[in-house]
Amino acid sequence: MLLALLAAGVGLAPLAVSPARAAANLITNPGLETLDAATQFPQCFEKSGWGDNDFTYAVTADAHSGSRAVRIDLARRADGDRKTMMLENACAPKVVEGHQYDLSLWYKSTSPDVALTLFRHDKTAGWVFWTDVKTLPKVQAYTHEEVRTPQIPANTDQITWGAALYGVGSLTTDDYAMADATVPEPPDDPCKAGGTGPECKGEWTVQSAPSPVRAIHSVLLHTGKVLLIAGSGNDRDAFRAGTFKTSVYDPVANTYTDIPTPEDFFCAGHVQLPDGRVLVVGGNKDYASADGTVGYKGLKTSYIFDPATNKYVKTNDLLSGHWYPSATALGNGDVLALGGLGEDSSGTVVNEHFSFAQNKWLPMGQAKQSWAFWGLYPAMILLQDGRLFYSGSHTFGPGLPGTGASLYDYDNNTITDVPGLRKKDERDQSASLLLPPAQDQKVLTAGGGNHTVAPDAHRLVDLIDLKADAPAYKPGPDLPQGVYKDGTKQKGEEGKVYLSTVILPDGKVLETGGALHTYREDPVFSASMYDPATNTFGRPLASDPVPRTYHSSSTLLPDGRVLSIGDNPGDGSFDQRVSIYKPPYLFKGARPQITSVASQSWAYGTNQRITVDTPVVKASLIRPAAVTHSSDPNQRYVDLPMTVDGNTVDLSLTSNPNLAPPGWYMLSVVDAKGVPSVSKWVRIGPQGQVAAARVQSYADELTAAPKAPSAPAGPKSAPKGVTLADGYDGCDHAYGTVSTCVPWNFPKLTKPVADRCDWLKSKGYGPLEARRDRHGLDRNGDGVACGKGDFRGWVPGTKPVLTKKPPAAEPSAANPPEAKPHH
Ligand SMILES: [Cu+2]
Repeated sequence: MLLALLAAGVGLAPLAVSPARAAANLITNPGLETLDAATQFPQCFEKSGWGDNDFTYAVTADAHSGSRAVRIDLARRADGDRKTMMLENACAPKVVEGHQYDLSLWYKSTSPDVALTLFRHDKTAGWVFWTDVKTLPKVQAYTHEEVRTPQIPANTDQITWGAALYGVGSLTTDDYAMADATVPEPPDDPCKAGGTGPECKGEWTVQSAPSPVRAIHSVLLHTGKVLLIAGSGNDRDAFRAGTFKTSVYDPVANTYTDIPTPEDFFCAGHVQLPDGRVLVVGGNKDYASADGTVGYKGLKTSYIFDPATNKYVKTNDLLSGHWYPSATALGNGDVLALGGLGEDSSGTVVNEHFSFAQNKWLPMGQAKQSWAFWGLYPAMILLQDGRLFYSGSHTFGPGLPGTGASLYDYDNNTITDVPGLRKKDERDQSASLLLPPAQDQKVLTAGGGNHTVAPDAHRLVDLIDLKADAPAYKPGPDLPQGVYKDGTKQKGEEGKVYLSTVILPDGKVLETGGALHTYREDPVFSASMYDPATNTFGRPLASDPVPRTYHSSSTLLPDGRVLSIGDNPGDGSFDQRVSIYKPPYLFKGARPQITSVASQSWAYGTNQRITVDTPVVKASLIRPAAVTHSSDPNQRYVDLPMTVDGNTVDLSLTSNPNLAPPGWYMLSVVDAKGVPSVSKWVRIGPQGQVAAARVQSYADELTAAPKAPSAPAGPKSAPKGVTLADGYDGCDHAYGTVSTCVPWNFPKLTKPVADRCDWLKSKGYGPLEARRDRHGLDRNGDGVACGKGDFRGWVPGTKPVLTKKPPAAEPSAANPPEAKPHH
């Protein structure tokens, strides 16, 4: 309903048709005039659709031109859609990879729920859903709609498309057209011939003024400035002295503004809210004890940084402490934060849900719990259908049990393993991101190490298509290699941990910085450009002269430059120099300009008009960075299909908030040479949000069944009125493998050993190796908790006797590296 109002109220009138090109119409039987003798349906077209709905098709004389059109009536709809489309055989138009096409049709509809939807023929996978490019408003009289497709993805030789009706009502379509709109690429790329200038490799500049703070967190504000959060900056002395720092960096004026910082936000979580304020989640309550027996502790407090006032404002408390939590923006504007260490330094299994509408963290019972331990800074990426993809990227030690990557359905509380991630236990501080465009639902995970074992970082890049029926990671191209400080080249399998990946406005991904090992000083100097369209890394780029290892981050700036900051090697020092990278596209002549934006407020499912000073081939929205520890699960590039009339361009914003969670985005356009404009800020979803009205039926056919929460701990939902302290809470890593999570607290009503072991058994735990037996589950001291001998002769109510001294603590998520003295 809301969607309908938005579409009707804010959408612009379609542009007049301008026969700009004399390109051929690629559609066969475009006017639907010729009927197939057998089916009496227009030749080369089919009745297409899916889901639970009641529908009829009719060939009608109520045509836009000629004597035939096709009308669809939807009388009842539970889900799915119905559409008229080109037949998925030789009739479907042939396309060229990398080209763009203008698609148009005439239509009228009594329903606001109509989307122009595209399928593509993958040379390997066959016909697959590609993307929705435009929402078509309800119109009484025949209306023309035209839209330019994104670039045809690799491995595609045909497409088919149509208007999908997904609400009750009728839709009549006629006069389909499709023309190649590709602007030819300029010939003679000097870089292909071995050019080494900045137009081929880009250029790094180290700023004359270093950052005044140990910038561990970088959050781009919609003011164009960058919030640099240090907190105590991984400096015990600063923590002891209560010296916590934040600075706001202006990358245009190159100036810094100090911000009073009320608590230690060192290794907090952060994400922008729909109004541009920054939600800061948890942080550091206390450093680890010097002997390493007690780990870092997470703050239970949360703040919101307001760019309008340059102040932190406290929110209500979290349910649990969180040090190293991740925070993911949801389609309704809320935020889900999870993972990290709690107030007692054990891993927390508590989900935190921030309601944007209520401006507060929700209480237990409203914040849905899976009681799963997600590790530290788990990369949780919001998918088109509202589920979260845990990519396997995390901080410290091995990955989670199982395949190390999963789909988490927060609403239905299921966790389903996703296969294929190579070296899943060496993805500590790897980089994961939703590739451009977000509509393609592909995630790339690159590099990584393992702080506990400290192998050489690897160069494996894995990719997953989350629109596939049974999504699985598949190997991608290896990360390009760089050089070490002494100039020697990387060899063999050597790769990078701590690398940064940054989406650029031309739709490519810059990867930069990193090191061979965690927490040592062995930086790797390299940068390269990944192109999602070709699934390749390009030629080596200029590399940042400053090492960018632990606690480094990189951020796209609104003008298309990239900021790189931070380096905190194992000796505890911190390199506060600031680097700025100008990608090659800034050395290729004049940039296209966005000369006007009709509205700065964009509702979902609307068309938005802009003007440009020169022809452009694509437009996008990029969500501003909120990055730390190679982790920015919210980073995304949303393609904006265009309707072009000279220098006036209408941009079609998706109707699905899960593809582009509400908030401020950087709008940019790109010309045929691949040069992007300086971006303009627009705010999307300003009038409240709607759930996805149209969700494709993809990724539902997982081969793996949902599993119990990966770190099985506690009941599916907390009984009402039970406080955390009385229930199953926390995550003790002292049992089983290093990433096994046994509750730190059991309910008080539970008897000490037998009941706990029964409960653990009921949650799928077998006998567990006991490293530190704080629950007394290894009564006979054979090193195995809940083994057979642990119950014999035990009298309820008596204390278990330990016959074996617990071994010393080992590095783990509960006992991470900062526990080691720095000097
Ligand atoms: Cu850290």
